[in-house]
Amino acid sequence: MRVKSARFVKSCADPSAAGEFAPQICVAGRSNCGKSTLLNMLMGARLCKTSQTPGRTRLINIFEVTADIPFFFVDLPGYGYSKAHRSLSDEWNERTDKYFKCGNDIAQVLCLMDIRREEPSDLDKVLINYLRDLGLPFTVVLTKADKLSRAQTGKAVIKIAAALGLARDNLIVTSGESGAGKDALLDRIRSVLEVNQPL
Ligand SMILES: Nc1nc2c(ncn2[C@@H]2O[C@H](COP(=O)(O)OP(=O)(O)O)[C@@H](O)[C@H]2O)c(=O)[nH]1
Ligand SMILES: [Mg+2]
Repeated sequence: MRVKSARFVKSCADPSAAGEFAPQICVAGRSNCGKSTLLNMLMGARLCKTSQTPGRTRLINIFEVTADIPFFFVDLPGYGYSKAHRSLSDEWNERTDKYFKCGNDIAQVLCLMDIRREEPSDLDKVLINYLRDLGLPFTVVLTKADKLSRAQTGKAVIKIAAALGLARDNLIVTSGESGAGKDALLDRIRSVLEVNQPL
């Protein structure tokens, strides 16, 4: 799929205020795992602020994407930065939990993980199990692949897939720096949007 244009729509503190935007492809992951960088790569524009300082985004940011099938990207707050975020049931998570449960039309959750962390964090695992429990469709997107060699990448993918109990084709390897994985991920988004469309 080719993205024709994209624009920032709004930031919201209240997740139910996102309901009018549909369908949504949302992006979740630890602070600093590369969410903003990946979204900028996919949208072909620097619409998201990237940051050296983890834990900046506390709001839900919504972007409208014009493509073969139009949709909205939803950038969720990152988890795992503050010590207060030890579990997915604390204060950080209230907003995200509400986002997932308040009836948004979520076509896919992209769960981003830094490919260099060969063992997904407990919070990553909690998120995956949480999405499984809710029956929400997700894809694991490994970020920052430019930091690893080809051989290291292959090994990391096998390890992370095994740790999460996923088949290899549920993981997409990307780099916001080099653009690797962009087409594969946009194709995945296209196919989930096709399934999501009313007949
Ligand atoms: N080498 C490399 N660095 C990246 C990549 N994606 C993000 N980064 C860096 O990681 C840091 C956090 O990125 P950001 O997109 O703001 O992460 P977010 O907190 O998940 O939104 C920044 O310093 C980025 O430049 C990538 O694909 N390759
Ligand atoms: Mg960000």
